[in-house]
Amino acid sequence: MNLYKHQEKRLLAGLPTNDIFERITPQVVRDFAEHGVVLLRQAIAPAWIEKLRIGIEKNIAEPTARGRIWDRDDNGRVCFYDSQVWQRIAEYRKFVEQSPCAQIAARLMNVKRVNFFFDAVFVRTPGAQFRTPFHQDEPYWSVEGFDTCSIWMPLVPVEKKSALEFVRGSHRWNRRFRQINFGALTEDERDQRIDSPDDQYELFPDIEGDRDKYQILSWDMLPGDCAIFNGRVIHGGSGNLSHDRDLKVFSTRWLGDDVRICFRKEGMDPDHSQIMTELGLKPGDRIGSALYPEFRFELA
Ligand SMILES: O=C(O)CCC(=O)C(=O)O
Repeated sequence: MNLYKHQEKRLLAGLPTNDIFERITPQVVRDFAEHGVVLLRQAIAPAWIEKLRIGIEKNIAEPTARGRIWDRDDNGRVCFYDSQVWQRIAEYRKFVEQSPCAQIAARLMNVKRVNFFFDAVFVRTPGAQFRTPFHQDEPYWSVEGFDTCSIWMPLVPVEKKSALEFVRGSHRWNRRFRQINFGALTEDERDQRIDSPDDQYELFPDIEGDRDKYQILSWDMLPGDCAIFNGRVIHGGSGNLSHDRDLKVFSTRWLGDDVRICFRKEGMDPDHSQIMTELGLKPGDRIGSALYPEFRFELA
């Protein structure tokens, strides 16, 4: 059994363990590998959620240069997005460095070390209808590899109809799709994605128009619940809010052993190519440096 050594030692000594790690059983690890997504209920303690709520208010008041409004409707309802803010907001940094997320990611991917990639926030005001289109994450990233995961964590209760949705098993389809150009939706230069003529991409499947054909997973979620998904799994949604419900989500991205730096001709968002180059990282390298801290865990 792949129990982490220190957890195992504590169990054998009859000492309390962190319940969340006990709940990541070998079956959960297999589910994650097979479905590309798992839901871990109450994985994150309320004190962390409180901290992140404070952080997110600071973030909205003072977005980074990467911050942007993804959508604003005629009633003034907005969807705000920002990323890679953890080095500026103390609450985010503490969460990245000290919360159980790094170890959750390592356990689920069944690897000994993970690197933190970046944080992302998605904030919708009450009643916002804007749904994130179905897409995969990895094709937008400045890295490539199978062992990746994102921990999508609402800081407020979210109904199933408004939560992020996942196409079960799609991370293993092994197909290269032409991803949606978010720039066409947001009209933001930084979201533009350029098709390169020499690539043989398939058209992205019409998940929304043919929902019955796919196994689409989503859940009612409470603060502390985490939907954890592979960067290749097709996902989208997370809008369609009831008029009295807002949605604040804090998400962290984690990279495992097989991930290497990769700059993409189609464009990247967030685009880390410049900062990676400044840090001396180049395509093909394993990720590293203080911007992408590494966390190591012992496997039994
Ligand atoms: O919450 C959302 O609207 C989008 C989330 C998403 O696509 C992601 O975390 O990769």
